[in-house]
Parts: sequence; structure tokens; C-alpha cells
Amino acid sequence: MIPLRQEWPPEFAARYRAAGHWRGETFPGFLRQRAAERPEALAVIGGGQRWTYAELHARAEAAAAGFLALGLRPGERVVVQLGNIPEFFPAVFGLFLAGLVPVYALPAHRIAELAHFAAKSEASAYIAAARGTDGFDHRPLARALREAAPGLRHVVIVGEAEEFTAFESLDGDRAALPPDPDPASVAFLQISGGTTGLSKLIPRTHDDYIYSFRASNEICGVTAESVFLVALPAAHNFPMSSPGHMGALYAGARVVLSPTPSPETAFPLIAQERVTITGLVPPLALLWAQAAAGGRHDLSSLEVLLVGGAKLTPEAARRVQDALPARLQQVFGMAEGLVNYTRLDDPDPIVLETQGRPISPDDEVRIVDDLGEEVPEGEPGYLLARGPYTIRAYHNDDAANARSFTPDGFYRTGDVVRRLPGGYLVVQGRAGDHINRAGEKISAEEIEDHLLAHPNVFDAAVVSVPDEFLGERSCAFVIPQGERPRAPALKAWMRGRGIAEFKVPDQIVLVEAFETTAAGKISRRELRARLRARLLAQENAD
Ligand code: OOB
Repeated sequence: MIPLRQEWPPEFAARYRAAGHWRGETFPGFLRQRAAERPEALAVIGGGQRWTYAELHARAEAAAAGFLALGLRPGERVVVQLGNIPEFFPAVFGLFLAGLVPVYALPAHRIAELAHFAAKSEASAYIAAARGTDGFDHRPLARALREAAPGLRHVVIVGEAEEFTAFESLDGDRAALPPDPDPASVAFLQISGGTTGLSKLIPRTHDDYIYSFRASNEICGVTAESVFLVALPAAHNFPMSSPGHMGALYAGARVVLSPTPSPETAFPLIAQERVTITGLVPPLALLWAQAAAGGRHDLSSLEVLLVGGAKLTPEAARRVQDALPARLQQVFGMAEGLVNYTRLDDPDPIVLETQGRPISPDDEVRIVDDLGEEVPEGEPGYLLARGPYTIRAYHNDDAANARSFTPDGFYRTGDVVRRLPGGYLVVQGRAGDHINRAGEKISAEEIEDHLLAHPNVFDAAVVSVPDEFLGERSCAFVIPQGERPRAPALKAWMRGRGIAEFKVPDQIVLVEAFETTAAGKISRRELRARLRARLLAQENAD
């Protein structure tokens, strides 16, 4: 197994420790401590369950002992694909307690993505629910994954497990649990948005990640009295750590799980559980704002609404701020690390028009031009970031590491931003070729690769187009060969490739050829840019 590492140069690590950012805390350690301090306090509410901290800890210990009893060994990686169900927490903390390493898949991922995560992380096990909150049956998917990933020794299923191991049956000897891990070790692998090709794996340490949500709690006002609603998928970095369910559990607060983010599901939960804080992507925030106007549910407990994952325009921000009782807080973050927030006491123009400023005084931000030179304040440039919770490397991907990090350890975010006085950032766009579809990131290259596998596709280029509701949607330009494929059939065929539904192109346009320049062939990036421009010009003309 390729060892998991995330290392900062010793002088940086020493600085982050001396500043009190890294405190030597660990996931198993903090849950145990909360369970000891406030055993009777409610920790997790959802799926008809209400678990106290003591219960959550006991369930996590049973799961941990059960994982070891199956023969899994500390250091092994486990792909976790659980939606917003309470078992997410004993599963994940059970893995932490057993020294196992969760690899967080999203509920929408299918065999193509799962097989990639399993291979890249050398996973030994897969955990899913028999049926997702959307009704999707994960057992056939588990069978396909077993075929695709021969290293996978175990499948654990929440609910009706059929031939697999039932999560509920996990148990074993608590004395077999390993001691708490090294706080500098890798706690889990997050999934990158995948700007180029397939998603990369992001190793995050106990020290760095716990710092990011402990500091987020402070910035977002999360205390033991808070009630955090998980509306977005729990495995995504935003609802996990900004300040997220992990921030909430760290604070000893309550976590409420909404199986879907729709107002119909979430609003009654907010009213019943007196939810104080939650996070949404912009299209959902607008939907909530619209639905709140109906006034059928008491949302008065909502103090803070975080919106991020994709750009919230000032006009949309105002609508959200006006329609909901909560204070709006913009958040601009990335699973690789750097997270920016507008502050709760910032004046309206900052909250409505910027994506916030970094969490930490030790976050270093550089905004540079094509040559890597810093641009003047207020000018747009590429955002580079380095700091106490921003990774220095992806797992097992030399090519991506060479591309994505500067020699002095800054992460190239791929975002184009402007910096205002006070360090506030305004996201202008991005350098890379991905589509940000309502906060879900899609790599153009990955989708083009799938399209090229079709016998009647000669070439394909995938671009983002502005979309009123989604922010951006995907459009695939396809040059046919042989029999002309029809768009619906091509979409259906894409689904058959076993990819997440959000990656299936929203629009398919057949063209005879891609343009070349007088000088000959143009780069893929330039081609995508030209196709996008042509489409927009055409739409405007219509
Ligand atoms: C969050 O994380 P990822 O890893 O899914 O995506 C990161 C990318 C950023 O590089 C940026 O391109 C975009 O998503 N993004 C935003 C944004 N927040 C994220 N673009 C414009 N405005 C924003 N407010 O999406 C994520 C992670 C932690 C907290 C919040 C979001």
C-alpha cells in the first residue's frame, strides 16, 4: 500500500503549532471527550433517530470493533458512500476509532467514480446504504465495485445487507481498538472537484482539518447551543467543515440531517428542531428564499445561512438576505484547504459583494498573473494559497502535484479572484476547464473521454454555459462519425457508462468540425473557449 502522507516543512509545522492552530487533537479523541463531557446531550438527529453523544460514541465503538473483527487493519482505506442518514456518523467515527481511513464518495457517484477512488486509494472495503435517500439501490453497485476493484475485501451495508456484512451487526472486542492516531497523520481522503481529468484524492490530517472547523465555529458563531442542519450531502467538504457537522460535533452541538435539501423536506425540520445554522449552494439558497415567502413554516430559529460552493451574485445575495431571517454568510472554500468567509459583523456591501476573507492569520494568499507575478491590489489574477489547513500534495499523483503546486508549496486553486482592502476576495471566474454546476464540479476532460468511447463520436469538447438556475450547465459539442448519434440516445449511453448523473451533459450539439486556426491545430482550452463563445453569441442572437 502506498503510504498516506500530508507534510508541511518543519518550520511551517512548528509555526502552526506555536500559533495554537494545531493542538494535537484527533477525531477519535474529540468525540470521546464530548461523550464524556456531555453524554446526555443530543448529537445526531435524523432518519427517525435521536442519538446522544454517549450513544453516538457507543455506536462508533461497536462499528470500530466490528471493522477490526472483519479483519480490516489500521491504515487501510474504506470508501464510504452514505447520504444524510444518522449511520454516517458511527460509520465514519468507527473508521477513525479503528485507525481506518475513510475515502468520501458522494451519493451521486456511480461505478466509474467509485472504481477510480477504490483503485487510487487501494481501498479494502466499501460502505453504503442498501438504498440511498433517493431510493437508489447500492447493492448491485457494490457487486460491480467488487468486480472492478479486486482489492476490496469487504462490503458493509446499512439496512438490508443481502450477501454483504450488515452495518448493524458490526461488533467486537473494544480492547482491540488501537491507541489514538498521530494528530499529524492522515485522517481521511476527500475528493477533489477534478478540474483536469479524474478526481484526485486529498489527504487531510487530524491537526489541519480540526483546526479548519474549530476556527470556522468561531467565525460562524457555532457553540454547544447551536443546531446545525446538514442539507447538502454530508460527505462534501462544505457541509462537513464549514463549519459543518464536524464543527458542530466538535462544539458539542446538535446535528440534524435532512435527507434532501429541498424546502419541502428541510423547512419542517428547521421548525421542529429549531435549527440555527445551515449551508447551501447558491441555486438552493434562491429556491429557499422563494419558498420562504410562502411563510408556511417557522424559520425564525435560523441565525446563520452559509452560501458557497459556487458564485453567489450580489443580486442573488440580496434576495437571499431579504427573504430569510438568517444572517447571510458567504463562503468560498475548497476541499484542498483554503476557506474564506464574510464575517457575521461585516457591513452589507462586504457580505453581498464579496466571497469573504481567509479563516486564518496564517493563510497566505497570492494573486498572480500568467507569469506568476503578483498583480496590483484590486486587479484580477490567479489565486494561490498556502497555510495551516491547505494541502501540499494530492495522494499518489505526481503529475497533478507538479501542476497544482508551486515549488514553494502554494496550491494553485485555479480560481481567478480580485483582492479588496481587508483581504476580502471576489471570485471572478477560473482558469481551468471545469463546469461548476450548482456547486458540483465537472471536469470537461473526464466527460470528453467518456464521449470519445462512443463508436459514433469522432471528437468531443465539453464547455460550461451560464444557466439561470444552475449557475452553469454543461454543453458537449460532438463531431459524429458513421451513423449520427441522437442527443437523447447519447445521454442515455453516458448514463450507461456508470457516471454520476450530474456529469451527463445537459446539452449536446452536433457539429461537422472544430475550427482550426491559420496556424493549424488549437489547444483544447482555446477550442473550448471558442465553442463557448460561439454558443453564447448564437443564444444572444436567438
Ligand atoms: C467547495 O469545495 P470544492 O472542492 O467542491 O470546490 C472548490 C471550488 C473552488 O476552487 C471554486 O472554484 C468554487 O469551488 N467555489 C466558489 C465558491 N465556493 C467554492 N466559487 C465562487 N464562489 C464561491 N463562494 O465548493 C467548498 C468547500 C468548502 C466550503 C465551501 C465550498
